[in-house]
Amino acid sequence: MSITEPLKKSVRCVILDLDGTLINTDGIIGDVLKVFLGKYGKQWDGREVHKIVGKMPFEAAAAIVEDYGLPCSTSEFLSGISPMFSDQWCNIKALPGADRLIKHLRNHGVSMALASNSPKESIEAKISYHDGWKNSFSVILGGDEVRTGKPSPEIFLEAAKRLNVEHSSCLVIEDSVTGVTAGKAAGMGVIAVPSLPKQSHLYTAADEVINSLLDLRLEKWGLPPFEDWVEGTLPIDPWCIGGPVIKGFGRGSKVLGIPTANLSTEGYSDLLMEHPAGVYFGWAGLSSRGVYKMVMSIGWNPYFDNKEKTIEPWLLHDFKEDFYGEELRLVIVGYIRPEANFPSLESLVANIHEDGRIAERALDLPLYSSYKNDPSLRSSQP
Ligand code: ADP
Ligand code: RBF
Ligand code: MG
Repeated sequence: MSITEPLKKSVRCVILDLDGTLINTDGIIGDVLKVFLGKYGKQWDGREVHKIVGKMPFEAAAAIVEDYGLPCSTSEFLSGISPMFSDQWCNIKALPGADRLIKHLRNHGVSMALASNSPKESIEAKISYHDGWKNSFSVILGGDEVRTGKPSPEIFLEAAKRLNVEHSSCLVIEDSVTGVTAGKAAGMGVIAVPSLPKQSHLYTAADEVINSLLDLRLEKWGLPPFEDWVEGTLPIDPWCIGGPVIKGFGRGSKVLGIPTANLSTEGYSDLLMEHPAGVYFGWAGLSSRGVYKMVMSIGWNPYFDNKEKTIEPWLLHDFKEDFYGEELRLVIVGYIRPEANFPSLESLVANIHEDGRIAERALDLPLYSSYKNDPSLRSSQP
């Protein structure tokens, strides 16, 4: 189901979902459920989040009460857990690219609406922790302000009405299947940004499925393009990771012909969770050798069916030997592309080499080269 090109080009307004699209609500949902279910002697199993993503609060609660066989009604469950969620709203982080998107559209005078299944009051509270967000939206609609929430198109149609535009001039950005269904039923263009990994096959109704908000190409929709890409790279807020280089399976050198250093992800899994799977670059410091240019993947490595993300930094330097056990510090300064499934090993290898060339060139730009002297590349303090 794809909408026609002319329709795509006539987008005038953007309607955004909140939880899972702009803010990482899932993180705190897990934390709260762990504590709450613990009181009933039950253990929260993170894998069940797909049952609650995008649902109306009551439905999500009903699903949990039933799945865990809790000795309480759905209403009792909701009134018990709601205050625990409210306490956590100040801790919900903006998803990568969310703040950038909102500021960009606002600076270009593109009207935005926020349409979420959560009650209006919760929406207002959640966005109050993010500077400049509230005033960027011409319309804010909660699930309690329409008769039926998503997957019904009602909330999106009402948003279009209040924005004073045709529904066909609206572009919806959504993380949940429920929201995508609602957006298509409203006759709008829909970009899906799935919040759960490896689920893109569930989003076939969307006009476009992207890995993260960093991958938005607004010009495809006739909207003003982002202007912050520099020579094929997107600057990000720099972050650091480090530890001793550990031995993997020799797969990098043997299979790809590209050695990639492994770090233990212990203590870093939360940090890696925050970053969309894809290719990043920056500087790598090896305690006894120096600082080198580096390109790396963050991903759910398909070879091992990992439950956790791993990083694989390729230092852009021809080392004559291995450096297992040495302290490796990374400062990650930019993003290149999302993780992709390549049709063949040759095309994967060709793409990694191209990533390497892009990183190599970009790291000479003052914007990125200044981090070469970052103290965190040399000390073991984060
Ligand atoms: P492993 O499975 O242990 O990661 P690889 O075949 O991927 O094995 O090789 C990675 C190792 O190769 C690194 O841990 C490091 O000791 C060494 N190495 C040599 N050159 C490089 C390089 N340019 N980038 C990263 N690691 C390198
Ligand atoms: N593997 C992929 O399946 N898709 C990718 O897009 C991808 N990009 C990579 C980019 C870089 C810079 C590096 C070093 C590796 C990349 N890999 C990618 C390889 C991946 O991390 C892993 O090694 C392989 O999938 C083999 O298990
Ligand atoms: Mg490796």
